[in-house]
Amino acid sequence: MAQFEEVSKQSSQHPKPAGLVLQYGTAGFRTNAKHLDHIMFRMGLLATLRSKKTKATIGVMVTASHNPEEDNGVKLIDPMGEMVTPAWEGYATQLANAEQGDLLTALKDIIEKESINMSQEANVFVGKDTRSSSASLSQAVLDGVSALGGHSKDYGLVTTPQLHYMVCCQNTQGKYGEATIEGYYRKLCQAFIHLSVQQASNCTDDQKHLSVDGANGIGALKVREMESHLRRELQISLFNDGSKGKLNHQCGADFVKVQQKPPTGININPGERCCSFDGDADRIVYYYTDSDGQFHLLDGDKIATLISTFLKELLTQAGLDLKIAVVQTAYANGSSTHYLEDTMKVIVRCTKTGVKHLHHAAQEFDIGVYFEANGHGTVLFSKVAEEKIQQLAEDPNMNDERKRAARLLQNTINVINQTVGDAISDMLLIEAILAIRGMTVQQWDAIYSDLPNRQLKVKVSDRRVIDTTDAERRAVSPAGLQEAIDTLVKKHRLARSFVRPSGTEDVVRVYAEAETQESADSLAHEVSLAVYRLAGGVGDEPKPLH
Ligand code: 16G
Ligand code: MG
Repeated sequence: MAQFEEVSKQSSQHPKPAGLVLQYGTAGFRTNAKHLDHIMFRMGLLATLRSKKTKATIGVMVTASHNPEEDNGVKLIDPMGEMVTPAWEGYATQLANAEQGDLLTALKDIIEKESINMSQEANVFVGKDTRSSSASLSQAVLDGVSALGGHSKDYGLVTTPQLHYMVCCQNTQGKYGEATIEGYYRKLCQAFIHLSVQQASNCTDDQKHLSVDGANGIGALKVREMESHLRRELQISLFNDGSKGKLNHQCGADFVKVQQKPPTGININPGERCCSFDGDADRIVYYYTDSDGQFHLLDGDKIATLISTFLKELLTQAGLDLKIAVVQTAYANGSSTHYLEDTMKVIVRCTKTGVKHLHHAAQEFDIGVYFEANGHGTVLFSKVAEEKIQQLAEDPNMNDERKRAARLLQNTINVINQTVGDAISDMLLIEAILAIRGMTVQQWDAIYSDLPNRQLKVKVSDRRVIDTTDAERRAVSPAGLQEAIDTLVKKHRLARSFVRPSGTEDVVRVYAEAETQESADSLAHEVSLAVYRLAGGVGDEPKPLH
C-alpha cells in the first residue's frame, strides 16, 4: 500500500540506532534527547493508529518534565485527555524497539491485532515544552503522522496539561471547553474571578500576591500569557522565567520537594506565599520561610487536604449527599492520612505510584481528589455530581445559602482541569480557596504537622527482584525483606517505611517516616542496608546520614 511506502521512505529520515532499547515507562519515553528522533517519528505513527482505532483525536506531548535540559521525552494522550491505556503502552515499546528493517512488520502487527481500519481518518494534536531539542523532535512526530496520512494540529509551546485539555475539548465537541489556548485561559480565569469575588472581606491586596517559580520552563511562559485574564485578582511575581536560568536547574517543584529548600533565583521574603511548577507544569508545590529563616513546604498532601476540606464544607452547605474521597500513594505523609480519615472523616484510598493509577481510583467516586506527595494532582467530578450541582445552582426555589454553595462548586469545577494534574489550574484553585477562607499560608500549613521523613535510593543489580503488594506498601520479594523492614520499623516511634523499584530510574527507592528527623533518617538508612544485603546491592554499602 502507498501508505506503507511513505512510512518506509520517511522513516529512513528518522532511523533507529541499531540495538537501542527503550521502554514506555510510567510517564512515557524519557532519556537523553539525542536518542529520541526515531521514537518521536514512531510515536507519530502510533498516535495515528490510535486515532483511527478510537475514531477520536489523540495527543502527543514532547517533554521530559522535571528532567535536565539535555533530556527529552514523549507522552501519548487518549481521547478524554487521560494517559494512553496500558495495552498501547506495550505497543509503544514494541514499535520503538523494532529495528529499522522490521518497522513495517511491527506496524502491521499492531494494525492486525487491533483490527484497525486504515481508511479511517486520523487526527493528532502535538505540543512541546521549551527544551532546545523539542522543536526538531516535535517535527519528527508530525512527520510520523503525515507518513500515515493523518491530520495533525501543532499547538507549539504548551504545558502538558494544556495539551490534555485540548484533546478532551476536541473529543467532547466543545462541551468541556474550547480547544484553544485562549479558550483555556478564559474558562479557568473566569471561574477564578467568580470565586475571588467571594473572598473574605478582610482579604488585603497583600494576600492577592503570589511568587511563582516557573522552573525556567513552559509554565513560566504560560503564566505570563495568562496574566491579563486575571485582572489583578491575583498578582504574580514570576521568577525563573527562562530568561537567564537553565530549565529545572536548582529550581522547580521537583527540586524544592526533594531538597526541601527554596529554589535559587527567587526573592523570598519571610512569611510570603510562593509556589514552584515543574518543567512541563503538571506539578506544583507551595512553601514559605518563617522569620527564623526556617523553610516550610506545602506539598501535594497539604494541597489535597486544603481542597478536600473546602469541597466537603461546600457539599454540607449545599446539602448535597455526594461521596468524596482522597486518593494518595504510599508516599503520602502519615499525618495527612490520619487527618483526612480521623478528623475530616473523608474516605482515603492508596494506589501505586504514577498518575494513571490515582486517576482511575479517583473516577470511582462522585468527587475524587487525587494528589501525589510530589504535587501532581487534580479533582474529578462524576457526571452525576456535576448534574446535581448544576440543578441546585439553577433551582429558583432554593434558599440562598445552598445556592451560594452550589455556585461556588460550579466555579470550582470550571477552574479545575480534570484531565490531569495542572500546576496553573491547581494554583488558581488554591489561591481562590485561600482568598475565600481568608486563610494565610501559615494557617493552611498548621492544619496538621508533617511527620519527618526521608527518601533514599539504593542501587541493585536488578531492581525487578523487588516485588510489592498492597499499593507498594509491602514487599513480597526478595524473601525476608519485608520481615526485616517490619523489625526495623518497630524500633522507632510513629514509624513507617516501604521500598519499591523506581519506574523511571534504575534504582530501588526507600521511604521512611518517624517521630523525629533523626529517627526517620536512621530508619531510612537501616532499610537501605536491608535492601542492599537482601536484594543484591551494587557498589559501596549505604552509609549512615549522620
Ligand atoms: C513519573 C510519574 C509520577 C511519579 C513518578 C515516580 C506520571 C505522569 N508521572 O514521573 O506520577 O510520581 O514517575 O517516579 O505518571 P519513580 O517511579 O522513579 O519513583
Ligand atoms: Mg511534569
